[in-house]
Amino acid sequence: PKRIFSGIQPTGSIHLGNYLGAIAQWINLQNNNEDLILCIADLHSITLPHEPENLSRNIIELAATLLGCGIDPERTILFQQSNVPAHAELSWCLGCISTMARLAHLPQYKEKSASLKDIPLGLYIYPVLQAADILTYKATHVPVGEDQIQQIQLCQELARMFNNRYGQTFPIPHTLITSSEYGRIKSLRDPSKKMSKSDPDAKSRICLTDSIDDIVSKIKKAVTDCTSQVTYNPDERPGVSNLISIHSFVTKKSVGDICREVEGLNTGQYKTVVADAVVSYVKPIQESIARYINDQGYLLEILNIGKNRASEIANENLKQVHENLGLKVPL
Ligand code: AQP
Repeated sequence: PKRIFSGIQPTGSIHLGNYLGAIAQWINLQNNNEDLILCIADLHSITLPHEPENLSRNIIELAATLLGCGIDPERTILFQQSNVPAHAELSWCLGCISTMARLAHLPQYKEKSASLKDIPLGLYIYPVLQAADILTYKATHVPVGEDQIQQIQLCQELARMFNNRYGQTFPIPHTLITSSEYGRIKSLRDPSKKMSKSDPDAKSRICLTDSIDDIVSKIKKAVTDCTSQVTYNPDERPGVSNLISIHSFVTKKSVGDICREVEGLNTGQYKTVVADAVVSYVKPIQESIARYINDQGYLLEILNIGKNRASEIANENLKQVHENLGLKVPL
């Protein structure tokens, strides 16, 4: 049977990139009645130094955001990774069949460690935990952006290796490439980078929880270029093209239609059009998120139900892992 697993880190407020690139697809999968398990990947979010108070606030805000965006906890299992110890345990078991050489080759590790003097071990073995997340549920499909393909390949290799050594245990998960037609949404301050939760410059991203004034001001200040016409050319004109992508997503109009409609406007005038469209789209989602944030009792209850449902599947699978590894001693 098909089972889809995905995760998102509570590293900060959710931005339009996360929404377009991940959450909107999850809602579609859920609404197509897929078996979907969604993990708030809090153990992943401590790989780099963090503030504990921020982390717990981010976990609650992320749960409220996912519900506010339309994740339905009756249909989708929504839970917090650290609440299900099987992830960390399976990660150890998979770590024992991973090699250091293989992990050192992963591009995300290379990028994130490049500027660090002391590299945390967690950053190095992060993809092993990611593989464990997926295999804990014997997921068959994993929606990911293109930048995650290599991590999923590692997961596939570890599943094969485990099956070969210790007997058939895990299905080999398939990637569901979710990157929308727009690719990655770019930073508003530097369109050569993707929009990111952890970018130190808050003006680089539009968060779903930003005030309306902030959204408008961030879009008006978005870096474009010296050409004043509005044309779509992501390679040559990444800044304005990024605004067109966002505009197209929130209005469901094609890029071509938008460019025809706004012919004659300069980029400054066009930013006002984009800001209006984004505000209309985001406002009802914001109101819904705010309702959940104000009901923390309900959020904790939802996370607790998610924990129980996730644990049931995880513990069953972990039992089989123990047996196949020979950890289970007959009485
Ligand atoms: N700019 C983006 N455009 C499209 N999709 C994006 N995603 C992230 N940024 C963009 C997708 O969001 C999901 C959740 O990602 P994550 O929490 O695992 O971390 P990330 O991919 O590293 O996202 P961020 O926002 O950049 O977080 P930090 O700053 O913590 O690293 C993923 O499906 C991702 O593809």
